[in-house]
Amino acid sequence: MQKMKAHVLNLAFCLFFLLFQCSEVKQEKTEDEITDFTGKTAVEKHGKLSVDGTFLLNERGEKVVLKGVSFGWHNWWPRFYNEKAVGTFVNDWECTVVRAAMGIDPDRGYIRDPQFSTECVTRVVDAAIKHGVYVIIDWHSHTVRTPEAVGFFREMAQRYKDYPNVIYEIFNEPERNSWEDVKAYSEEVIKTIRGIDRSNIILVGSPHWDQDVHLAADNPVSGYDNIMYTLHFYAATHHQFLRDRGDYALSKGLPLFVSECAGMEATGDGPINYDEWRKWVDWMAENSISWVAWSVSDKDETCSMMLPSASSEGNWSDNDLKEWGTTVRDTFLNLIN
Ligand code: IDC
Repeated sequence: MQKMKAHVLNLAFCLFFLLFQCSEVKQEKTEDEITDFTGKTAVEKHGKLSVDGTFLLNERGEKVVLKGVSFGWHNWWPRFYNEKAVGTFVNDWECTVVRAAMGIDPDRGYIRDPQFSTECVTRVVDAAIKHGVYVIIDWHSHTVRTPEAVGFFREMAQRYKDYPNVIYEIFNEPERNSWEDVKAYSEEVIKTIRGIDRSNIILVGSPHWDQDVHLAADNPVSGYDNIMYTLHFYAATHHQFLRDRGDYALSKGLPLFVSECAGMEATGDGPINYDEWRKWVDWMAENSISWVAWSVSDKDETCSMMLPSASSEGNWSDNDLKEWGTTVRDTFLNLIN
């Protein structure tokens, strides 16, 4: 009888243990939700961003540096604009920001197909929100198109004003416009966004493909908080002179955000200049500047990170990535110096 009692007790204990184990397993986070070693997503960790002086701050007032990738022009590479691709950049590449580059002028761009374009961008934004990272909504244009930009950013601000994830990049790269033109355009678009979204970060471009940051530094947009200025570089073309310009802009108190950069020539092609790329990465680290690498695409050009055979939906191995893709990923993962 005593033996029987002990047996029943043992069984009960085992059952209890098993049940307890199961509930423990249930509470574990799925792999999808884990984006850093403390188990918190970037946005859970940093919350609402703001700008103070030349620095990007998190909601506790600490400096924050975001790193990530830019999707290629949505009109040519819509195949990568999906949730699984975003999830892979967050979980496997440790990106804390992604950039949706919405083409404006080409076929299937915003001017000719606003619905398709908006759908591509919002798929990436919604995925970034789901995965807890920041996301740049990039008006990927080289010309001024004020009424269309105002309409688009009004819609985006209305949709996303309550999400700390969102960063508005209102002009990818002015090409032939003066700073006065770019400034006037920026003020129009900023006024529209700020009428709806009081505080998410807004990125402003400068003439000559975001290289004339010295002009913006001498005469910045005034009257608004949380504005930063984009500086774009391609390391095999842009060397010390552009870092000097960046230093000048910073010395005048202009906050910079490198929303597009890469290691090859500005054509997006030619060999990667590792020496200059490393100098840029060090310069950005010294100045706590956030950066985004160009681009998630599969063209036969050096800046495309993917091979044409790579799946559209992430989960990529080394066999799916081109030289630039592995370089960028390994830089994020601190595997190369
Ligand atoms: C390039 C793409 C290329 C495409 C071209 C069209 O890599 O496939 O045919 O745009 O204009 C930028 C631009 C970015 C460019 C990139 C490389 O913001 O759109 O992408 N670049 O030329 N500024 C400097 C370089």
